[in-house]
Amino acid sequence: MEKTILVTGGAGFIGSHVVRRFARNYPGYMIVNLDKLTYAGNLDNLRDVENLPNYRFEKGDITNAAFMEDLFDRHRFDAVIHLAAESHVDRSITGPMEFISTNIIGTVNLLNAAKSRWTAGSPDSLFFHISTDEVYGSLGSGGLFTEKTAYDPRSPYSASKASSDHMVRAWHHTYKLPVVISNCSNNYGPNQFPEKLIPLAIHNIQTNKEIPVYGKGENIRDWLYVEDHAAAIDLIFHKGKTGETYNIGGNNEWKNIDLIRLLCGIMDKKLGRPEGASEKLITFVRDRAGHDLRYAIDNSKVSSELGWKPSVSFREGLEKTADWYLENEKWVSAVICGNYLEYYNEQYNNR
Ligand code: NAD
Ligand code: TDX
Repeated sequence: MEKTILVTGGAGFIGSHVVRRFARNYPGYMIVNLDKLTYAGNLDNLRDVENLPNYRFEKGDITNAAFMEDLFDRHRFDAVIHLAAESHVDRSITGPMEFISTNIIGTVNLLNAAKSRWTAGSPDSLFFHISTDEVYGSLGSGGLFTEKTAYDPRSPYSASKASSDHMVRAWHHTYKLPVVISNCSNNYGPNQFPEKLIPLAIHNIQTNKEIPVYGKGENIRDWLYVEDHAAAIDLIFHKGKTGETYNIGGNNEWKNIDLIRLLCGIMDKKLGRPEGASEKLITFVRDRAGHDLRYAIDNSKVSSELGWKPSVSFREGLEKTADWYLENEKWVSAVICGNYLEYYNEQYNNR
């Protein structure tokens, strides 16, 4: 094998697309997927690659330092692509400690394991930390987040991710660990856990349930199809400069309410409903605490230096995503049982 790569969080939404892309496109790489399989981790996301000879799964928790040290000894990783995290802002508001533990302590455990094994002379080693645009805070009606924008995280989730980014940079500057960081905007696509806006809305439209829109639906997000994010990760992994940060975004800003209306129109057609039927499900509910108004990424660095650009238009991506959820009802019903129903009721009842 040319390289052994640890992908953390590979059973989650973005991680599963990254594992699939690397395992299929690089048969000379051994891909080891380490995942705790929390509510958000699902090995069904990887059925099509689980029998490839260059793929292995390891169940484990990045907050367990001894386990991570042992894993590094057993596999002798050349590189890490770190995606494991608690990722849902609403859950971070009701229960921040899990975010502090996984996103901060877990990341530091990985940095320590990598540091003690990769000497300055390991030419191919790389710690690639996958982060979010939310570390930059909230924009007003103008401006874009660049790699130089000062950090201003405002939710327990974004503060925990910002903290992990600072740790990664500290290990680079202090211990010369070879690192790269990417900060990406909102992803959507197949396999996203239905607590997030787009899959939640698709499911509620399909099952004729209210679509909860926070506040007045005026908040703006910059949406990127998940396979375009995986393509950017591939490019940065192979061509990015050590020590650098790359912002990734879709140049695709949407107000939540406009996005939901577009999705309702797409779903009406797919479900054979009269035009405007699904829009009647839109329900404005109490706003998220501290709700960031707008995120938007300036992706000129990754596009001019590495030649990346998004390849899937929003309409095409939403169509593909809706089709996937409609064709994978079993996947959805398996993940929205039990604990998720409890979460949903607590989150949305009486809101
Ligand atoms: P996700 O919640 O779908 O998946 C997270 C995965 O991490 C799951 O498989 C889960 O089981 C695993 N995990 C959680 N805690 C763990 C632990 N202690 N030990 C080992 N594994 C653990 O998240 P996602 O949306 O795929 O996000 C992946 C990464 O990308 C995260 O770091 C997130 O901050 C970042 N990101 C996400 C988005 C987005 O829009 N979803 C955008 C930018 C950046
Ligand atoms: O029911 C809802 N109603 C609603 O109006 C939900 C779940 C969300 N929203 C709003 C809140 C946001 O303005 O929709 C927008 C998108 O919400 P989420 O899907 O929860 O994403 P967001 O909070 O923007 O964070 C996402 O993008 C950045 C991911 O969850 C993060 O992991 C990533 O880092």
